[in-house]
Amino acid sequence: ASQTLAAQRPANSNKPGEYGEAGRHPQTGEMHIPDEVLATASSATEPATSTKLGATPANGINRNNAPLDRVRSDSAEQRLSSNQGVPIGDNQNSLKAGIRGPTLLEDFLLREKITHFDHERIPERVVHARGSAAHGFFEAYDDLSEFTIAAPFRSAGKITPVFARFSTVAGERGSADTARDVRGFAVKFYTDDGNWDLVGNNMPVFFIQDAIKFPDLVHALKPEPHHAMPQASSAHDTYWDFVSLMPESTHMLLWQMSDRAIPRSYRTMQGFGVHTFRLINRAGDAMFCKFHWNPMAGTHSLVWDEAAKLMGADPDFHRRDLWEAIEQGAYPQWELGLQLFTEAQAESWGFDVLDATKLIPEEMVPVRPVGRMTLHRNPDNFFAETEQVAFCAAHIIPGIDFSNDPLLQGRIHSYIDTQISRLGGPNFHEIPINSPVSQVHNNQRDGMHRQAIHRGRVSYEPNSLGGGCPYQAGHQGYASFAENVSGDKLRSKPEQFAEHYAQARLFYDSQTADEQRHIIDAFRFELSKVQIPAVRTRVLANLSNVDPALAAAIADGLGMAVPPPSPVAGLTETPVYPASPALSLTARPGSSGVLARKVAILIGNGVDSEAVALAYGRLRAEGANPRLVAVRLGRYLGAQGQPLDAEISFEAGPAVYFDGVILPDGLQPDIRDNLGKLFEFMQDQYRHCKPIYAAGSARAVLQTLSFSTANQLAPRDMVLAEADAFEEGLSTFISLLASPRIYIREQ
Ligand code: HDE
Repeated sequence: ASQTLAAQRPANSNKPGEYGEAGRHPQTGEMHIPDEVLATASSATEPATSTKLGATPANGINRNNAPLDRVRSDSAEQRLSSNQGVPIGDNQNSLKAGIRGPTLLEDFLLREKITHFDHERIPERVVHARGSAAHGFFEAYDDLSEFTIAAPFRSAGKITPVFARFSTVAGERGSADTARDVRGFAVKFYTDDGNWDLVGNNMPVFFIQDAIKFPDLVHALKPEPHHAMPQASSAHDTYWDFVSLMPESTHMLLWQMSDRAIPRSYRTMQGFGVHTFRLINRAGDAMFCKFHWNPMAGTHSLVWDEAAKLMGADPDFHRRDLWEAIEQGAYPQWELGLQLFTEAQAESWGFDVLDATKLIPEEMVPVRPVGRMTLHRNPDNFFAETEQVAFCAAHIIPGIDFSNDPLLQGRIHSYIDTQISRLGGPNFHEIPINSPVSQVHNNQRDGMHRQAIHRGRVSYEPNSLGGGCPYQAGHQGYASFAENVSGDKLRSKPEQFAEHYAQARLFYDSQTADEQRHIIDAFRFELSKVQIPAVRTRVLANLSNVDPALAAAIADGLGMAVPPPSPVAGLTETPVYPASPALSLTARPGSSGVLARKVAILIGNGVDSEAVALAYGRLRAEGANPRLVAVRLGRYLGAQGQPLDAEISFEAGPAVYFDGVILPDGLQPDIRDNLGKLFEFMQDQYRHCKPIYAAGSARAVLQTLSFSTANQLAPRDMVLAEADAFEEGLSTFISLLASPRIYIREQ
């Protein structure tokens, strides 16, 4: 029986056929993947269709596999060689003068190998260094040509390949995934009209209003320069010193202290383009637009104690989750939505849509779903793809334009500039993961690491010697929105930019009581790490302008009195917003249930092995990942005599690995000798508010561990069932697994 269970194990850490064809293709799972995408995946071995090699792949198919195929390198059945292709016979010994003599300078094989190794590292990203990525495709729901000529929205069902990278902001490349932080949400669309990078975050607002403050923000946030601490954390003096002096950051601070900053998974977080952009149609008419990504798996977050423990137990928690979900065919999906509005509409709102510290409540401008992104293929090589991918806010395509948001304007410059030092020169667009699937022809030449071999004598325009080519695309080319711009040259900002608290209040008011409590706890934690009292005082003075009760609750945790509110700008008008329920994480239940959620089924000698098999099978069928967990690895005998092999032990699979736990009937006898570990496991499951299901005699185990089984907190605090009603209890357990955590236990 246990072998059958193991065979159902979904996550495959080794791709099928490491070097074989199977490893190149997405697994289909049970999710809908358009035929075009599969057709291209299976044609990946045909002669490369890279634009570099001349042929243009047909429009509208997933072409990101085939162009990369020209650079894929598999070593199966190949001999070892130097970088010059010279066969290497001995990779164990350097060339020496005499058997015990010195190594010779002429050992070109040794020197090539060591020299290459010495230069293996490139600078990490100055922010968002820690990240994980995957390939996929975007499928448009409708023809949006009424609003934009942008290629991905040209027709209903249109497929555009994408590569998406998720990241933390503050931590270094090797830092832990579950730090409290904003998450990057960057998507590169390989469109028919060139690459479009939607480089967003998992929060819809930002800390600052003007790009000129970004280096200050990042310097304050990163480890302090004298001792390089703390790693991947904003809980230190310089950060809070800076933000307390920048009251415009208050709205974003509330998001950063909310559960949004500790997502359960990349698959369960929203994404936002943050800035206002423009969409432009064929006639040149423009609408303002905000971009939203909504996860089909719903929004779920960790709790802080769990996030902190995961930093030690599995620093790769989010990376592993994304990888395993894709390997098992539980493809992560997000729906892209647009908030479309006119400049005239925006003028009446009392805040400025060019101010990135403000959002547009969904209740004011509804989010229109326009398509869906599916990530269905893990990268072949982390460095070549995830590390070398270069996202640039400046990468836009015909039909999309910037707004004058002064934060966005600075980003247009920054990203290309940073790639030049990170990737070593101006030709980073030729790195395979960055090269567009549409044709590249221009007169830019040379530079470090140039790959293309430009033929002919013409590298200027206009020319007659090259027949005038490459020729200007005219009306098919990129056209900026013809905005009428005038005014004095000045360093200043519009009056509405000076209002910092109304939307912070809107966000706080729109949270559930549990979410509000988490925000208070997070502020308390972070400010407890701050050593300079005056910094704490300034933060509290700013928060008093948001909500005096919020400031008081935080002050209480710090043993401080609430200071008077900090001064606010005397404005002609301060907007008042109705509550926006859409800002609460609980507003977004997922449609894909328990996909890739992890469940521990505790086993020991004498457990009801039929119930174990039933739970395992049912969870698998729902797309979840069950694991048989025990005090130690090895074989156990179930009540019905079947062998059960533990897949992971408490040491290797602590409670924080799992989204829920099942204690089958008959569990008790085998774990008595190790109550401490079991208690720790169950205590964390409990305090992290995860569903617990105990059947039959296992209910007594909970009592032994001093958990009340009286369900006095809430009717669904724990799922308890008679042994013969196991299946019914299982259904309740699975529905709890898909729901928000049972936060009531925290009280
Ligand atoms: Fe970035 N940001 N940023 N940023 N950002 C970078 O580019 C920058 C901002 C975001 O997965 C850098 O390639 C400035 C907002 C993401 O590779 C750099 C300003 C938003 C990523 C840079 C901002 C973002 C970056 C560092 C203020 C959400 C990771 C390495 C004007 C809308 C992309 C790199 C990836 C990365 C600059 C503010 C999102 C230095 C100057 C607002 C998701 O160019």
